[in-house]
Amino acid sequence: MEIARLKEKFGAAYEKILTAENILLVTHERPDGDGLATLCALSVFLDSLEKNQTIFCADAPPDFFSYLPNINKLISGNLPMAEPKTRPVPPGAIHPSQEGNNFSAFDLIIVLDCGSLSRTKLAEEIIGRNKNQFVIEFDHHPKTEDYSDLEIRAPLSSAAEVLYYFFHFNRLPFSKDIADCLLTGIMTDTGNLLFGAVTPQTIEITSIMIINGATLPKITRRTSQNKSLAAMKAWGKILDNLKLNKKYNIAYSVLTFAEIANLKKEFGGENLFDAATDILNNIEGVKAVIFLREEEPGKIRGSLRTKDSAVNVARLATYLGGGGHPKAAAFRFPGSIIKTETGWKIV
Ligand SMILES: [Mn+2]
Repeated sequence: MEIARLKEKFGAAYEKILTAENILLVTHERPDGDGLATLCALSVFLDSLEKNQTIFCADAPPDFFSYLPNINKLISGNLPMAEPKTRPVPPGAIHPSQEGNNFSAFDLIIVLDCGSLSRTKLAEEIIGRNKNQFVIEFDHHPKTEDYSDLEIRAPLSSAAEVLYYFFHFNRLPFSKDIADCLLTGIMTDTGNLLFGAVTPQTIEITSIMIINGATLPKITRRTSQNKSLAAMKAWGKILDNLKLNKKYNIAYSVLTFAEIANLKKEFGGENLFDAATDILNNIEGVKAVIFLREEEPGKIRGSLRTKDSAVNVARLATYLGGGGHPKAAAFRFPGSIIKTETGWKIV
């Protein structure tokens, strides 16, 4: 896709931001580097315009993203309750506090890297918004819904790469903080530039971000050279359980609930499986890799990766009720994993 075709949309987004008075930025639940980095980049930009803003994500960010500028402003859990207004509420009017949160106070809502609206955890509010509330969407996932007033979508490496063009086409400068954010989004969503969605433009933008002051060694140290002992031990168990399905030429590994509970008991720690599926994706010659695990009893999560240009793992993930990108996707379903003599079964 020719990104220049979106030039007008990037201009329209800038216009909307300039005229908005109270802006909500939101990214997806269980936030990753790309979601958080685009949130923070726009937040820093809104600060430079002295805009009122709230930045929201349903789940708290992992601690290692604490270096991102403005991440300390992020609200997770629920949007705050509206402050009781001091001026009298006209008869018949709905008092803002009756609506549960401040959502109706925002005249501009910007949704970043969400893939689907439900991942904002504000779907009801966004769908039922008032006429004066405008929604802009920046995303790089395939389109699944039509909910925004201004949809800026391009199949690029990351939402950060999409947002780069917002600054580029509007001729806005990249401060060191914004460059750090955008480079974080690109690096984390591309496995440090290794994934198939990386193009010459992605590399060019990476270099422009470094020229503008982004510190690549800090970003890789904080986001990828950051594994706990527990996570390394989890990799050990995942590699130990690794098998090859010869019929489909797919490598897979499975962890039962008991195995995960043992790992947690022995080594503690959270985020045991960060980048675990990417490790499996280093196997030579297979069509795809699958990592299945039962982290909570009765809930199975699966992650899929491929480096085969002819394989689209998002299609399998979507079939199983999940979603994602052609080269990296995930799904969940109810069930328990039981170890058998020859492998595993799901009940
Ligand atoms: Mn992303």
